Amino acid sequence: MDLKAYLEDRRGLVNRALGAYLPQVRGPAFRVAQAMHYSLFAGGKRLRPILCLAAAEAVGGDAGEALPVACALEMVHTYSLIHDDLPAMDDDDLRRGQPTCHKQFDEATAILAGDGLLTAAFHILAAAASRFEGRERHLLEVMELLGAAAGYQGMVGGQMLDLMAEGRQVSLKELETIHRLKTGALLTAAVRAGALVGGGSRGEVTLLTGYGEKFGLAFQVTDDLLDVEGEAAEMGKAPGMDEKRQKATYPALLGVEAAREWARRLVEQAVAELAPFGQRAEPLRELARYLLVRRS
Ligand code: GRG
Repeated sequence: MDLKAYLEDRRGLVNRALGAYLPQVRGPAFRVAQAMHYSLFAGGKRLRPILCLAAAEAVGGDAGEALPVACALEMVHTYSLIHDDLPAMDDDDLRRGQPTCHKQFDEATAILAGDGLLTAAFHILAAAASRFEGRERHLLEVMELLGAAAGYQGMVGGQMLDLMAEGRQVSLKELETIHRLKTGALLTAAVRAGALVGGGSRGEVTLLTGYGEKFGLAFQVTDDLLDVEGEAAEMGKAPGMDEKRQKATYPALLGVEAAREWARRLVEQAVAELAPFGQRAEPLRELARYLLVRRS
């Protein structure tokens, strides 16, 4: 399959839906809505929503029906990036090739924009109930899943562990826990949510969750490799920041070659989970392989 064309098509679908959920509004809260819009549309690969749509289709579901879930995932992801870039966290000036939200607006507005995106995600899901008549249970499961994956048992917890690990030696096991929560939880949730909303059987949801977990780890290993080897213009942010901040990373702990091999093994394991799905899972297979060659 032509992955580039597939990604472009899916990005278009997701961007149009996001635009409808978050139009450029005027009104009393204009400034925060503008900041939310700015960060949401400042670029971004739309990986989580695309994974969600591909998982829904892998179990025979309809991508259109999964769109509210896909949009909610991207909103939660964008909120996490805005807050992660704040001076109290990673203190970054550049994100997705543009000034970070607090640089473009101000710190208080960026905090509120993150809050606004996180709450909008759950609003969108609840408001989609009318499109799930007779299947509201699926939507409720997705809300429960997203709440856990984004919250203290998932991404927020991972971010806390990451901050607490700064300036000290971290073992490989600890690093894996940090990443499983900080980035892996939301990526896994994207795949699992797609499988649930697509009407997958318990067995299918379990297999795709396994794929999501391997994908999430492989994503992080390749993200660390990009920080060592990537080009600023392609990445939309400065490379070399992990080393500058003395952050524990896979290349730092394992060496670049072993980290690359680890990523390859994880991608193989992710793809292996898809064996029973046949042709319908081809986009998920290609998305996993893409991790090994991505440049942003
Ligand atoms: C602040 C609660 C809170 C959580 C922040 C996800 C996260 C936790 C921080 C992001 C820090 C970071 C850069 C982690 C590396 C992996 C990652 C999430 C990269 C960005 O995701 P992409 O590559 O970004 O999918 P785009 O811009 O393409 O959407």
